[in-house]
Amino acid sequence: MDTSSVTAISAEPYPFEFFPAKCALLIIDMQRDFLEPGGFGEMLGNDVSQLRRTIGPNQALLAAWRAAGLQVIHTREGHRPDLADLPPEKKVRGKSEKSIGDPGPMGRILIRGEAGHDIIPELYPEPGEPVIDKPGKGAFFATDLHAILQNRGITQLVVTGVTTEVCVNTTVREANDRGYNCLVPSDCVGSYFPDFQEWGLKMIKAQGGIFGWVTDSAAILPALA
Ligand code: TIU
Repeated sequence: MDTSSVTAISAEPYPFEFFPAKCALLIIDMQRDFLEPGGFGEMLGNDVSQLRRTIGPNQALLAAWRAAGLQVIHTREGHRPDLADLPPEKKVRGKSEKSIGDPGPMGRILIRGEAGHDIIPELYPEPGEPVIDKPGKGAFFATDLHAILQNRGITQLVVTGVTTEVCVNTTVREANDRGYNCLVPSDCVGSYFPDFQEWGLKMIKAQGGIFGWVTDSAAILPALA
């Protein structure tokens, strides 16, 4: 494709001006512990099927994005094995029987290097695609994401992944404050809670697009052809 072209992608609250050469696909935390049956998310009583419906649409979008030669960045939420970057309050909040750093169904929970912390095989990063390891919910906090985007001339983000109201929303808000325009395809983001999926997206596009734009992957795919 001609990456210098500009396309209007149908979106809410109004069409999104897509500059392919300046737009990265940012896939948030599609990790085994959040998405796979038997993982940490399900162990906490969550319905992982609410997240798993995003895998197919993300695969299609990622394949088209790669075929168009555009930039892809992945994130993972997790901590150092020595827990030095884990706020003590994050460790104990929720009072669950098992928490971050404890042995879980797929290795130590949300610890870098463990199987459950890694990205699901369906969306596994290819060589050359940066993977941002983040200790918080937002992808900009305590990471080099902003520097990587600036060095690559990126001004726009298509943000996908999980969960809609937590790490996706936090990252979109952080990006907005740093001057990036964000487009969120609703079928490529998921929440364990249907209400939060709906309201998490409404909060992004309200007030004339206070944090960004919302669309679906079917509206983006033709712009990548
Ligand atoms: N990636 C992300 O959203 N982390 C979370 O902990 N999400 C929850 O919804 N718990």
